[in-house]
Amino acid sequence: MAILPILRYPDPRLHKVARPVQSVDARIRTLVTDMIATMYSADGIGLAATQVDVHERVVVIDVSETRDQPIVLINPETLWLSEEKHQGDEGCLSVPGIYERVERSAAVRVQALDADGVPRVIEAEGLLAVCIQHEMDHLMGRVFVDYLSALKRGRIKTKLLKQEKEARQAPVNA
Ligand code: GNR
Ligand code: NI
Repeated sequence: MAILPILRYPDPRLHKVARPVQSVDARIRTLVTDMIATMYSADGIGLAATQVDVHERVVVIDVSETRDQPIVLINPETLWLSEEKHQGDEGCLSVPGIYERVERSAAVRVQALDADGVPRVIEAEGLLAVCIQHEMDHLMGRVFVDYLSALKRGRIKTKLLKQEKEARQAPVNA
């Protein structure tokens, strides 16, 4: 099991479009195991392969309180998005320390392969629905800050670049 490094905005690789997984083989199962470990290690409720610089359609999610109910979505496709929208604060492991209001469909239905390559249909509302939409955006190269005004996004970019620069000068774990 490996903890994978997470790309940080404004890294241009976050905007790459992921390609479908050809077969759920040993390589993909290892990726899934590592992504789940990375998500738990970073205290996130979801992680898309894009965030660990793998540009294939793989997502892991766990919105449970107990952090022991991982959901794996391979080649997820949206079947339905509710007309009803909800607004909620979102964060992202690739945009650390930033929380902003985003509008999403209140409910979703998606089709995906599970970790064994078995097709499943997942219906979700609430936080799970938000997380599924957030992760599927990553696979399309979209980060939640892309929904904000250019002004806000620019401020976030500047703040994160400054943090990165300071971290390079005074590494936390060196
Ligand atoms: O950990 C995460 N929390 C979160 C909170 C509100 C809306 C979306 C998310 S997803 C995020 C993990 C992450 O960056 N996934 O891509
Ligand atoms: Ni994210």
